[in-house]
Amino acid sequence: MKIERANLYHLSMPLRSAFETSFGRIQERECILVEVFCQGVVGYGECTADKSPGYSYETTLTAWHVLRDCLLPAVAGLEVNEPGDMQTLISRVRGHRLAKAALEMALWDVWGKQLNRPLAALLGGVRQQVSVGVSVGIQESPNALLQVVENYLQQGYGRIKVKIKPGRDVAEIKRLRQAYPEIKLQVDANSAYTLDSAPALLPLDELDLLLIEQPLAEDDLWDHSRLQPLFKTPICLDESILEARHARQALEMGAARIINIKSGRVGGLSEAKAIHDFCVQSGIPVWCGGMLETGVGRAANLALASLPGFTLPGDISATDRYYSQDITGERFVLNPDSTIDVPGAPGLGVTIDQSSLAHFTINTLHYS
Ligand code: NPQ
Ligand code: MG
Repeated sequence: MKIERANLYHLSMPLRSAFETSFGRIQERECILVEVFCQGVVGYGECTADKSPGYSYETTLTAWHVLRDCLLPAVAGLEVNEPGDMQTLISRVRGHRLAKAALEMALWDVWGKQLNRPLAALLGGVRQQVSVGVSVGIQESPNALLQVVENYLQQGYGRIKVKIKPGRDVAEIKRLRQAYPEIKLQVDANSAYTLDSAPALLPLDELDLLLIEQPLAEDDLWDHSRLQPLFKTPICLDESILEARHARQALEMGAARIINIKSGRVGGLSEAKAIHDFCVQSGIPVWCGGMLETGVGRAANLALASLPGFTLPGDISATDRYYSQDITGERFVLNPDSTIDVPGAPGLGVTIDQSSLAHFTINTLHYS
């Protein structure tokens, strides 16, 4: 594979409803679509950096800069065998994993199209449908939360994840559990607590949650290792795990019992697979996170989640959970058993709807 030229599209897409987490609230999702041209084959990758550095220090504009000025110049015109091999060409770029992952994803799309095989097969996927859940943002009020959850349950979601932050945690989750004693339920704090404030979450331990996601700071495996023994409920790390080495160290320390895998956060699908493989070997469950992706990133998530170690439902909802209009011709729908079908066409298995792409594009860069 050789990238001859590339285009970057900076997109702004309206969400069907605002999404609020402990780090902020958004109404429009920004992202970058990477389009690469390799000897007659076109591939796409999605960069999940957002307008503001809330979830990650990266933003759409830092990723734009790093793709344009560092990553594309490092790979353009050079031969790469497998998509993951691209990482050696860009190894001198520190961090900026969301930007790197987008470029790697585009190469996986090209590779699959060249070999006429879907991404899931290339990665070692073992199922055609994957179990999914829905991530519910912080709502206006506790009653609003109950209503929103009721609505998603009626749509068929079999697992609910609720965003929490100090002051909007135990009481609301307790009410939710009382209303729905049987549902699969988990929470995500996006680092909103400290070792001093997190013991306020101890009552969650009686609510039969699947996991408590990322309570403490992203750079603090150590304090997570001090927190986990206080809880029966597994702690799951998201922001803290940027590569397989972090997963190993977290498990060795007892900082978590479950790992969330996102290809963006870890710098690409090849590292995501490496973390998966390590966790399978260690007997640790993993699940696929979500970043409010377009159809492009959603297709990649579905392929990744088809690997055997993804035993918990992913944050991979149907397209219409987030978007009325998407940039792919394909829309992903929820099956009655709370699964979504893994794309079966070559590469990512999606096509770009050119008029939607043009509609949402706020800037374009042609790289050659
Ligand atoms: C999480 N995702 O698991 C993330 C957080 C998240 C589906 O809960 C713009 C950019 C919006 C990054 C919303 C879900 C985002 C974002 C949520 C990340 O922690
Ligand atoms: Mg999370």
